Amino acid sequence: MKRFPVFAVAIFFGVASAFAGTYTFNPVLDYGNTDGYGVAPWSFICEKGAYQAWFGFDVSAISNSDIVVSASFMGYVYDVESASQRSIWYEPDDSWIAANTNPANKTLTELVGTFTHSGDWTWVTSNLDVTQHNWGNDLADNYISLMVTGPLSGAHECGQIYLTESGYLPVLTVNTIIPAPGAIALGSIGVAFVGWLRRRRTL
Ligand SMILES: [Ca+2]
Ligand SMILES: [Ca+2]
Repeated sequence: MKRFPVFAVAIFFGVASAFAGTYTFNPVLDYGNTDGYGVAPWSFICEKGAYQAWFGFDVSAISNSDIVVSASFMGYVYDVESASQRSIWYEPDDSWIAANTNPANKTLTELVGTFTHSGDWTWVTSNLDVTQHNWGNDLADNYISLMVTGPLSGAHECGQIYLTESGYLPVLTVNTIIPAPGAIALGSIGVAFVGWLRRRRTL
């Protein structure tokens, strides 16, 4: 029974040490591949290495000192064939955004997600794997570049995704924890409080 209050005090001060933040972003720039269909508000996302859509997000609204704990991508997609897998890739080089150029079939770097969709135009949301690199780099450089393309197998399974000019804006959601200014002080108070209780033999 004596253990419980120690945990309760520790949990109370632990929870008080950080706050959660949720941020949503629409692309500041996107590019696709319309394969001869001319200027269109969508991009083909048929197979990797040939048909892909690029999305650049300005994440400067998030403090550099935040820690990214999870993220998701939401897009409006259409599957031309049967149920198809799509892959989402992270690109560390954001220079295409400032240069306003389509990275096109740039070498793929980091796989951060997959989703499967079928049939008519629909919204899909895919959780992103944020464990492979330090996303603090992106809070520092202020941009996140993502690319959506076809199945991991490389199969040609045609689909489309709407770009910003369609009005169906893709959304990047980023969840962070914010090390609160008083976190260290609160933690110290918690440790001191437990010590004081122990000295008084309350615990
Ligand atoms: Ca970046
Ligand atoms: Ca920043």
